[in-house]
Amino acid sequence: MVTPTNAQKMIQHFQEYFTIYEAVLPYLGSETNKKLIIEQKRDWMRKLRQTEFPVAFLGSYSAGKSTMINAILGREILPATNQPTTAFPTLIKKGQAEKAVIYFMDEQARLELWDSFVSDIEKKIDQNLQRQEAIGKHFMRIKEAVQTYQQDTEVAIDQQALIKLQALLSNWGNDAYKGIKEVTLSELRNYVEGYVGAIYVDKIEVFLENLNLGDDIVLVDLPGLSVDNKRHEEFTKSYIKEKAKAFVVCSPHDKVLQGKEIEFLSKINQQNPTIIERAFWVINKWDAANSKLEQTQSLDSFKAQAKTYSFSINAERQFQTSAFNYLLLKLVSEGTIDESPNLKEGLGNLIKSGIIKEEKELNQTTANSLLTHPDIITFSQFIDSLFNYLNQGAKDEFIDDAKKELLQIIRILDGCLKPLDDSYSESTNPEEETKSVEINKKLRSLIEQLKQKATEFSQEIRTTQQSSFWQESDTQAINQELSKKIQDINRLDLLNEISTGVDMDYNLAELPYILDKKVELTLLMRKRLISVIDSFFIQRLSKLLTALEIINPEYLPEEMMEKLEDKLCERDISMRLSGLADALFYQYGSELQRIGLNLKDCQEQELSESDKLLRTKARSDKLKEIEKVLQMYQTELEEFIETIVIPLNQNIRRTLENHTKDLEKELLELFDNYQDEITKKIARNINLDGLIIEELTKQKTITDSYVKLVNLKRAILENPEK
Ligand SMILES: Nc1nc2c(ncn2[C@@H]2O[C@H](COP(=O)(O)OP(=O)(O)OP(=O)(O)O)[C@@H](O)[C@H]2O)c(=O)[nH]1
Ligand SMILES: [Mg+2]
Repeated sequence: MVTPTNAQKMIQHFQEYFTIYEAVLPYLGSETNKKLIIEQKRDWMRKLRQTEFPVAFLGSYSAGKSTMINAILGREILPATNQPTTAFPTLIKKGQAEKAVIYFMDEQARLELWDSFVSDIEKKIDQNLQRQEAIGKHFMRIKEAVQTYQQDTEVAIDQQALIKLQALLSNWGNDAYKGIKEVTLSELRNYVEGYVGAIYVDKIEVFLENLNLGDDIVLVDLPGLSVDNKRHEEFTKSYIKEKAKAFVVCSPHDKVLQGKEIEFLSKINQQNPTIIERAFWVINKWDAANSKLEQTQSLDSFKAQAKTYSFSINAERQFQTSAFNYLLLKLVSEGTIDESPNLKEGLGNLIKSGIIKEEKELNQTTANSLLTHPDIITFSQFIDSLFNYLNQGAKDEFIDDAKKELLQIIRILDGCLKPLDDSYSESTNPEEETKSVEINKKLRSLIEQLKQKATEFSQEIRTTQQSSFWQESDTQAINQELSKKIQDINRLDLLNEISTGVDMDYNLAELPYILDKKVELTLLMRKRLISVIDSFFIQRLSKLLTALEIINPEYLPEEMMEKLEDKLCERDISMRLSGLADALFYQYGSELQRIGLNLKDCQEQELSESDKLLRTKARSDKLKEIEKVLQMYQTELEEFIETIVIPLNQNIRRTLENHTKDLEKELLELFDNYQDEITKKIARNINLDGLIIEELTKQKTITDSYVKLVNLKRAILENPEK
């Protein structure tokens, strides 16, 4: 048998593992998945510490679980009837005195149970019935809600949950159903399905003095999963899933491997087939299978069901038995049958099963020899096999499982630590290496940030809508200025300027040139263009400069910064723009000429050859005429502006794009060219003391932990805990 020391050793191994794990945890980075797997195994320390070794008996109601436990114990301890009987999880263990202890649910457990019934009803009537009041009032509200629902929909709903609520409410404050209550073994028969306080019972523990099992073995009679107390259902599930260390699955011969319990087992099987491989499978009530045919059918059905659920069943752990007949004969042979009047009434079953012909045949001696009857001996074989397993194999297997799990997480951690450990052991001067790694890291990050800013800048320019440069309002502003300049022109002066003597003649063809000196349209346009570009582009240039400067000022070489400032000033773009403006106005000269000719044409149309008088018009008339001419001039210029503005934005966009592209390239090159300088600056300014200490600590932790891990693994593998 496995000594507790083995479990303790395994706990120590787990503890050691988790100490190593916690030490290196800060350096494991983003291995979330691995960490999760490792964390989940912590639970093994709790499992290993739990010295009790629960054996769960599982099966549908009336399968004979309680009878089977009684037969194993060789005493009629647990109540067993042909009705649903076992209402609570019942744990049978060794104790100082023979007694049963009833544990009632505490307030919180009751409320949870209450809420679970309420949520059943909520689902049925599709309403929120959350508890806000005392449970009595709550119950009334629920009852009314159910009634209203039924009236409104004319659908009758299943009242089970409501009945359970009422039952739970009925003795809520009754002290008889609170706390812990000790009863004698013979009183146990009162605590079965139908007992008034049943709904408040959490579990029952039965203590027996002379249990023919190891001290820590606990037999657990589980209520089936069809019970309507949710807590008991949860209890059963949790036993199957995590608590039970061995299983006995019990089916009656006529309903093998059927019911909710088996379905639940099949789910467990998918996650952890080992549980199923280690289970014991008993087809009980074999005596009631009356013919060879029925027995064959039962076995066939067992095989078919096992296949359906993909249970891999160990043939040596599968038995067909009659727990009831075995128990009867056992009690008769020991001379204690009179202490179990209920059972005694069932003696007829031995005749029915063909074990004996008449009751009077039966005395202690015959009963004893009948225990080896082929139909009875299977139960002894089952007990032997189970005990053998419990007393020898089961604990080894349990420790083995723990070991496997521990080795698995050792491998995971090994996979994380080994590469690090290898790289550290290669390094000869860790301080220098740390320093150069750190400088390099900083350099790369800095260059990357600088480049990113430059690229973002050019990206932004490239993706700007072209209509957002020169806008309609800019054209309007130019027109207004133009109009104002024309307004400001002194008409008389102008008249004088363009008149020649008394026989004044307009030299209108020259007028646009004269006017242009006053109006200076190209200058107006250039200024406007510069202000457009200034607000859009030049400001962005200086923003970029600031953004670059603040990334990490102490690491940026002055010379590089000067070059940056130079590249990001407005000079280059201004030059490009002035080129753009020149291109815009390259037709301006001929435009002025065209306007001049236009104006002259108009004048000549008005002056007919015969009407010489007009040549000597009154001054006031001449002024009027000048006014008209100016008006015309203005309109012509506005039209001209309109025509050059149309392709203007396209040109601005192209100019800016070209400029930005060149600029981006220059900046990226600049950053690359200055890498050496930057490295020097980083090396001079970086404070590595803290980092080096940190890195050295990390290296030491990793290398030390790795050695510990390797030793732990060796210790586990070299010392089989058997
Ligand atoms: N013929 C025959 N009857 C049995 C055998 N084992 C149990 N019974 C009877 O079957 C009925 C149910 O047995 P229980 O031991 O109460 O079954 P259970 O699985 O504990 O049932 P619940 O507690 O209700 O879940 C009882 O009347 C038993 O006497 C058996 O091997 N042969
Ligand atoms: Mg039972």
